[in-house]
Amino acid sequence: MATRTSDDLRADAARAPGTDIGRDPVSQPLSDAALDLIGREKTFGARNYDPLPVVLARGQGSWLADVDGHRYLDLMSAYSAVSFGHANPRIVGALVAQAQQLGVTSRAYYNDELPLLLERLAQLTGLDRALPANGGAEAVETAMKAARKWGHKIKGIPEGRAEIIGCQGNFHGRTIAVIGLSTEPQYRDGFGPFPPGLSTIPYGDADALERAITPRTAAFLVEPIQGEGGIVVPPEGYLARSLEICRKHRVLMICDEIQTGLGRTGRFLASEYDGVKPDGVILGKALGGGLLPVSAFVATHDVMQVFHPGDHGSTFGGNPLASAVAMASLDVLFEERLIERSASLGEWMLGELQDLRGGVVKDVRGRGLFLGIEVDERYTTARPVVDRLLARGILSKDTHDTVVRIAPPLNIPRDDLAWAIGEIRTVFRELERDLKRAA
Ligand code: IF1
Repeated sequence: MATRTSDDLRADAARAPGTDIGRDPVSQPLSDAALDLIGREKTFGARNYDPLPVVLARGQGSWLADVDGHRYLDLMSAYSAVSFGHANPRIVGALVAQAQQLGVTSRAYYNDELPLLLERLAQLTGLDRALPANGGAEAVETAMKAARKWGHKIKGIPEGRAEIIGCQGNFHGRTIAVIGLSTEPQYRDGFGPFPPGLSTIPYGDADALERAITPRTAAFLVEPIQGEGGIVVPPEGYLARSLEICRKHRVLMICDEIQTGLGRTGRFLASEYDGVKPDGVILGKALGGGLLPVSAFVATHDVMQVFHPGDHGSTFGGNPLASAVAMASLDVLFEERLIERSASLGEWMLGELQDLRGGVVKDVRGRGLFLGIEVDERYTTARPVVDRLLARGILSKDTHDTVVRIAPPLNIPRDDLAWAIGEIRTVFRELERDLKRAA
């Protein structure tokens, strides 16, 4: 199975339409094997997730299969971590080759992969230096530490007083400092006390940024498009205007491109839409090629100069295996022209989905292959849409009750996407019919 391509999986579907794509919850109950696995997770795992009822076992390209052989088209890509498809052969190849060569060394020594990745990240972002980490939240923490230290040592903010401004509806991860900046009560509840010096302003409102800045402000941390917030695209020029304000008040602007970066929105970085080069950029998710957690904080020399040997670090950050996988991922992104592909497929899909507006669908928005379908809360939440898509063999995910997130692998075959658009159309048609019947 490991050698089968997305095309093979699609070809199978054509041979036996409907038999193994998706799973109808009524006529196709979960198998004992699936129920057993779900039971074990519920028994032995912390209950911090409530997954959709599908137990995935294999992935190839844009297609996933569960333990019972039902197949699903992945329109979620593990929140953009799998932008290059499941088991991407080039990235898996790089992983295997590097694993056999040298995996983890720590940063106590140099290795022969990390320097190449650092140089690549600096060149691609137009920034000067990169600091590697693993998960996204860790890279955000790194950025926050850098910003505070820059505030104290370079800007001259009194020690221990540096402030960081974020946006309402932000999502930057789950660490204590990061959730200290969150405005989502559930993400904070019971986890305080939080570090001081954190505040938030409305997203998309540059004037609010200017009002919130004080002499102690070190940095403004912002997502170019809010993901968890509901695929919120800010007004045109928002980042440019924000950067102008930051420059005027000597405040760093740091863009969290963990989800929006690496082509997801149809540009290498989503901040390019506004033509801005922030002081710092945070990358993650897709940087690990869908195989490993790999993240980085990339910034100007002015910011990075605050770090001295021993100030900050990580056992695994920048390891040769992660570095090789990240470079292979960047190779795939550029050599297979996936940024352009994201832009063109995204524009096409946005147009197709916007035709659904009216009735249950309130809004369809996004950039590149980073789309959100917002339903009208007077009729339904997003969850029934996600459930119906799952039954028809499409994996998506609801966010903020009313938004269905669509973020397929950037190399998804156009035919697969066309099929998915048809299924999405059908799901909304059926949902509207059922809602009318129930009314
Ligand atoms: C979960 C959401 C997405 C992120 C941005 C940093 C991080 C994330 C812009 C932290 C992570 C994930 C984490 C995942 C759910 C998910 C998510 F729905 F919560 F909002 F993607 F949209 N900055 N986002 O989106 O990166 O430490 O997780 O590697 O279950 O918490 P991480």
